[in-house]
Amino acid sequence: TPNVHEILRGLRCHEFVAYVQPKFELESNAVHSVEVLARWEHPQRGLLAPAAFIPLMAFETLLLDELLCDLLDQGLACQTELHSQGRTLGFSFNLSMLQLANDALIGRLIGRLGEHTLPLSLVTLEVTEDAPSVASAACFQNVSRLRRLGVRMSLDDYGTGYSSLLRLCQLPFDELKLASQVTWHSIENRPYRSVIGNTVALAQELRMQLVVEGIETEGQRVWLKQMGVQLGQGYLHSRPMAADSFAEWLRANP
Ligand code: G
Ligand code: G
Ligand code: NA
Ligand code: MN
Repeated sequence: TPNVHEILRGLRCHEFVAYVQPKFELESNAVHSVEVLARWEHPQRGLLAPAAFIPLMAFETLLLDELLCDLLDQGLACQTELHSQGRTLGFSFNLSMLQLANDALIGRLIGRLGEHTLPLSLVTLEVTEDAPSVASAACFQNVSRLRRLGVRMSLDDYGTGYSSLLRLCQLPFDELKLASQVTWHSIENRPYRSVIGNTVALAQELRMQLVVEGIETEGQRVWLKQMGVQLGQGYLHSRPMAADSFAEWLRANP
């Protein structure tokens, strides 16, 4: 596996590229918005997914911060380009709860977002919890700063890891992304069914937009739609693809 030196070189050489995966309307299959996902176009090892480098970067959060700023620039450029072609879509970006607590990083993001020409309500930050952490005062203040600018906040991988009900009470989120592990068993299995039903109700009551991840089959799509879920993401609709090729894909798959 790659080491920190290689990652630094990769960042300097702009080998980390934005891939995108649409969020879609379960009813019509129409593209609703787009999530930006990191990929490493490694000169020797080929295309690497986040599992091959995010855990290593997490040891050195500066690396994760550089990645985020790089992907934000690439994603916002893609969003602007699509807008100029008459297709205006929301874009979301991933960061960890630890990054959200970093005032300097959030300041950097806000600086970059300040130069964006589209409304910031078209930008969502998906927060993942990859370690046990408290929702510090810093997190709360940074969420407030971002939301005042119109940026939407999303709680990612909800229902797995450290992504808890308590977090929902502590921080205001605009979107809830239900983890794919729940989706993969939802039809056959009674507890999963209850979890989905109650999550739909919870999101409605807290006025959050629910997105269900990991939809792989037509059966799951139809069943989730019947359960009241409106938005989803997954291989059934589309796999992550290079941001470069997205505009062309979109013309064929509106
Ligand atoms: O793309 P995918 O298939 O394998 O992503 C795996 C995980 O990596 C996802 O849960 C996603 O949240 C995370 N991830 C993808 N891109 C980024 C990123 O730019 N920053 C962070 N912190 N996590 C990311
Ligand atoms: O941010 P997050 O952890 O949720 O990133 C989503 C991850 O899940 C990405 O790595 C993406 O490649 C992957 N993914 C997206 N849709 C599907 C799917 O339908 N099935 C599976 N197995 N993985 C998916
Ligand atoms: Na995510
Ligand atoms: Mn997710």
